[in-house]
Amino acid sequence: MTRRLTIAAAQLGPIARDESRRDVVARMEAMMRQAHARGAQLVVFPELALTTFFPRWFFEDQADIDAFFERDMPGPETQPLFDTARELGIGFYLGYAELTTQNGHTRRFNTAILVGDDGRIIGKYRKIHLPGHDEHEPWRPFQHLEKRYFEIGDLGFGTWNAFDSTLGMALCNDRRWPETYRMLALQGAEIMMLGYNTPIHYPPIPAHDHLQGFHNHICMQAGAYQNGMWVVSVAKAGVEEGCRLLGQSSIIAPTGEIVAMTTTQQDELLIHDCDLDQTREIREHIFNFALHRQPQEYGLITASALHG
Ligand code: CDV
Repeated sequence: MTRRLTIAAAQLGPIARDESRRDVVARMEAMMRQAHARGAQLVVFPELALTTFFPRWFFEDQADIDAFFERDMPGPETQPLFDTARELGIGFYLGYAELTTQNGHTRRFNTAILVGDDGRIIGKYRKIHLPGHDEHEPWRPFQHLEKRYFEIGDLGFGTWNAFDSTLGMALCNDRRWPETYRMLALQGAEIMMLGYNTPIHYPPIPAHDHLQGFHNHICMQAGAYQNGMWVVSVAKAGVEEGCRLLGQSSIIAPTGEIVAMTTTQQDELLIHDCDLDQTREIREHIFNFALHRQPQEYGLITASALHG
């Protein structure tokens, strides 16, 4: 009998700046209930899913920035997601802005967690590839200040054994880097879950705007195939505070084929019954790492001083 996991990609439409977490969580809870009714065991939500994508603004006052962060997870406003998970027996992946104190220092990360079907947190990932810039650049129609508002994740790329599978987490820009998929695949990940917020307009190179959809899929389809794993990618989509975000949430098979993709720019569910053993068709053959990888020739990839 093959091992299978029925997984839901829960794309969110725009979230206005003044929309409360309570309202957003209610939208998400409704999607969890629909996903459960359609047989899903695990629901994947976008990056920074609880608020509008705040790095698009330059804020001078730290309190304005911190208003978008979660100090507790679960906190009073997010607790319903955990309660729903436990009630229904369904897991979820959630992206959010994490504010934590370590040895007396305040730290801020762009974070994703995996929550089990008992409502407990199983794993945490803090985004490693932070795009954008760290100073205010008024020439841009909107900012992308992830480098200012977040620290580089300090937990590495991890995998977790849950839902009778091996699961890995990543966030948005990570999907453009082949190292992300390989780090997860080397730890046995069968599914990579990834939430994203991708503006269609890329201010430094607007000539690439029409390629956003193509670049979204080319890297994930290649990453899935070259590493023999499922990729579940989930957008925050639509026009959010005047900024158009790419939709195209998708579920991609280990063969690199897109098996499901959203067609709207709103809250939309995709559900697919993933055959986990399909990963072996790739990993035991064309990309059999033990047999064919030549890591002794790849030293430059981890030599941090070299930038071509
Ligand atoms: N949230 C992101 O990481 N967005 C980037 C944009 C800025 C290029 C992305 O890779 O989609």
